[in-house]
Amino acid sequence: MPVLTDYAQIAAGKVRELYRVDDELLLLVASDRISAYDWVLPTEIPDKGAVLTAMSVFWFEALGDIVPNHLVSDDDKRIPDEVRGRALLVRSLDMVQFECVARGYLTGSGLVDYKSTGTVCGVELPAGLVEASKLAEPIFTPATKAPLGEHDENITFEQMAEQGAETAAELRDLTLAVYRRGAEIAEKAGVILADTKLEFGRDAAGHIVLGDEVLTPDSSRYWPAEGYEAGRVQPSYDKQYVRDWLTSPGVGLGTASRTP
Ligand code: Q0Z
Repeated sequence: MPVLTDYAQIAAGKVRELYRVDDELLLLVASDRISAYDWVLPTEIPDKGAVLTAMSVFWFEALGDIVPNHLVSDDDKRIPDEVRGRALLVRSLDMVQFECVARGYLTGSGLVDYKSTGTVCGVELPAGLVEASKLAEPIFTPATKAPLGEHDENITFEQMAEQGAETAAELRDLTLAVYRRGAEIAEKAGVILADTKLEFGRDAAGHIVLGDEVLTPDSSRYWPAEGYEAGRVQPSYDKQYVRDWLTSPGVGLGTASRTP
């Protein structure tokens, strides 16, 4: 259900919307909605969209010497008042059909794959790693983009390279460079960047451009550095409290709505 009347909506996620501004530009809107366990909760979080939007702007700036990005403006006449502060005017890209993930720590789907095969996306890892183990070097673990509502599927670099070896290598190198920069900046703030998922596209000139949201807690796992210990699940920085509350006794489904 589009919220803006100024522009045509071209995509909607659980907590974000995308609108077409003109042939070259899109409007990426972050709502104040929150999702957990793939459900959108009935209560909005004031300014959540603005905070996430500000994080992406911060990171686009901090990564600008590594890779160009799609950000045109966060403060432009073409951004309607009702979404100003939580919307970005961005360059429309031809999106790469892979999720580009870098992992510096083993958790989530990476840990699942490692436990059954000793590898993650074809990358062999040493024996004996456990939940939240730090990897000797960050690894590139691409995934195919699943249809909305489904989960991405991990693939090997070789599978990705079947669609273009040069592009795959460029995306891998950029993804790892972004992860290293992000982890270094996060570390100075007392935060571990466990992993991150990037989305790239090509601009009209064919150059690779970093798109979507970047290094937000919705696209990345951040853990407090204090108390970090391999071998147990770390508290994920963004919505651990919400997940804990949802799984606590006496909390039913209420009026939460599952999407789609
Ligand atoms: C991003 C998404 C959704 C928000 C397409 N610069 C771009 N050019 C072309 N396409 C995109 C971008 Cl960012 C693009 N998404 C993901 C979906 C709400 C973002 F429903 N999809």
